Amino acid sequence: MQCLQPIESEPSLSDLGFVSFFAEQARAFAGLVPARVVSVERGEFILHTGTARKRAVLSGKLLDSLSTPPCVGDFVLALDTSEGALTRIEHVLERTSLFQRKSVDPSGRPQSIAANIDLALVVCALPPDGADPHAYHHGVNPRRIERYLHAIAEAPARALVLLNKADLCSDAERRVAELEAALGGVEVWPVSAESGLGIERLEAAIAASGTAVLVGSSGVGKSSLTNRLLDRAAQPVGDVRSADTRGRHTTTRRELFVLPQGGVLIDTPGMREFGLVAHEDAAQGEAVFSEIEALAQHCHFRDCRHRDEPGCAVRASVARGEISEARLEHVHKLEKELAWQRAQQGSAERRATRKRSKGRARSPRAGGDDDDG
Ligand SMILES: Nc1nc2c(ncn2[C@@H]2O[C@H](COP(=O)(O)OP(=O)(O)OP(=O)(O)O)[C@@H](O)[C@H]2O)c(=O)[nH]1
Ligand SMILES: [Mg+2]
Ligand SMILES: [Zn+2]
Repeated sequence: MQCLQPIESEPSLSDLGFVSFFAEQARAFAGLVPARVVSVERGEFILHTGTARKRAVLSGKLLDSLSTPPCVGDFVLALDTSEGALTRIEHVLERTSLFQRKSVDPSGRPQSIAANIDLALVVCALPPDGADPHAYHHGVNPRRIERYLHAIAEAPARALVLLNKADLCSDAERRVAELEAALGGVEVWPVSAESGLGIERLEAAIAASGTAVLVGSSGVGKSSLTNRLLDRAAQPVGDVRSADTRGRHTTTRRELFVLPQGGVLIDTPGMREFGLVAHEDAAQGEAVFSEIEALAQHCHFRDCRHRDEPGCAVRASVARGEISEARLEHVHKLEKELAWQRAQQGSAERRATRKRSKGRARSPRAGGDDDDG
């Protein structure tokens, strides 16, 4: 936890979240300038050094050696060039967290969404009064939110679910309570970028956390919340009529802002698909399904899959109505997906190793523009 001070005009490096964890790493590299990646576009990076914004490219050495190219939120060390000149990134500092999803391209490689985040805000839109139930399902879907929560736990970062557009929905409080119950242990806050409901509390949460990232489907109001928190129209927002049109998104690249009340906020383009990335030694959703993990300690078999094994404490809890069948089903589905993902990554890595041994350096994707709706 770090508390970032409010700022007046140009942010300093410390306003940008350059805490001692990064400063200590940077000390070993004399002559290079520390900076934070504030956006990425077609392989070109926009850095903020605390005194100036600079365009930058990766050094050839990094291009060849990095397995995960820098993304928005990364702290890097760049050559000291004059104002405005294109600079070169020589080193990427070790991250405190990395929020990733499975790439939407056929390789299925992990795609970095944001680095060094402390808080991930999963934004959904509350259904306006009188909306058809189908629209509601599309907007606030606990199963879909759990996929985000899983990836957030892996990053690792703290998660908070925001139900936006509360100004349009007269039973927001009931929806919040329902969703909190369905998610088991994650906070859900009603907010409105339009009326300002919940914004002060959100501001305080971000300032107390450090760096926050907004994620969620297109049209839920991520950029509207960004503008509200910045108190200026920094990001274009979608027009109301197209807000429900699938496959259209207003924000096209991730962008990092320093908030006037302290803290850093990253706005991202809407994501339609959210593929999970399997990590070898990862927590495997324990943080997301913590009540199920806790119960599993009491299963008769240590490797119980909670299907039809005798003495299964999880199934017993489902039978008592404490955990919904749908939630357990979702755990099973996530596990299957992760197992498949792990197998895919294994073969992709073997292919990459073969390729490298043939002497061809792979050039990593810069991961700038988002590619889905
Ligand atoms: N009534 C109401 N409308 C909102 C609110 N927040 C956003 N909107 C509207 O919803 C539409 C989409 O908002 P955006 O902020 O562009 O949504 P986004 O999540 O950034 O969308 P992408 O950039 O495509 O991912 C716009 O027409 C906004 O004016 C809110 O709290 N209340
Ligand atoms: Mg947007
Ligand atoms: Zn069991």
